[in-house]
Amino acid sequence: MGADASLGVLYTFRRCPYAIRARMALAAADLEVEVREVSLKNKPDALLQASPKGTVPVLALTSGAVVDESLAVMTWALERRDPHGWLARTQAGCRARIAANDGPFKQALDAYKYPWRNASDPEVAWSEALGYLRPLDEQCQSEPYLGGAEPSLADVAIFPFIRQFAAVDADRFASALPLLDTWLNGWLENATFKRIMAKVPVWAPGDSPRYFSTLFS
Ligand SMILES: N[C@@H](CCC(=O)N[C@@H](CS)C(=O)NCC(=O)O)C(=O)O
Repeated sequence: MGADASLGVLYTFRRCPYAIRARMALAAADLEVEVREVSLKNKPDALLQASPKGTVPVLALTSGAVVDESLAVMTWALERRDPHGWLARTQAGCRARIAANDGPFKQALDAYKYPWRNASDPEVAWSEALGYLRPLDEQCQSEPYLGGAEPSLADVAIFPFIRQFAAVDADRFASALPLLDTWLNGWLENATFKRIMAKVPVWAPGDSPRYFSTLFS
């Protein structure tokens, strides 16, 4: 990594599943950016100036363009370089799975993981989530990845969310969804994932730039 000059600034948060999927794509594409780890409780002005909606990830490009949706960051990166064919292999079915993940499953995930925040019943949320997860588990019976024999954008975009869901009660998840559990463990052992989960100090204005290739080498 690091053959290119920095293409912009990535505002990110280590554990955020949206930011994880964006870092996965940037790492796969081997693109250099400055990395600014933020605290969501104390968002820096520079982030809010680049994207007033105040979510991460945000990629503020040196061209002045701002990419402030995680799927758009993934697409932007993989359109430049897609060595594993993640984008190339992404069919309409993969897009539909990602939309279901980001919509109803994310809602069920939040209701299951943070019942006190959402005044929700975690058992109802578990059942709702299973309605989405069971077809993925069945998919893993016939083929090892969500879009077929090889990974696609669907796998990379979705696993960070399923990681959060499984972590609430790993044993319950593994016994209800054994094949999806194997799929998830494959991603948790993925070398790129391990790299992009390296801990990074929170950025403060005036810090010397920290680069993706150095932090996530
Ligand atoms: N649709 C956005 C969602 C990003 C998002 O909601 N990220 C969360 C962190 S996981 C966030 O920044 N939340 C704002 C906050 O907590 O204030 C994307 O795909 O990039």
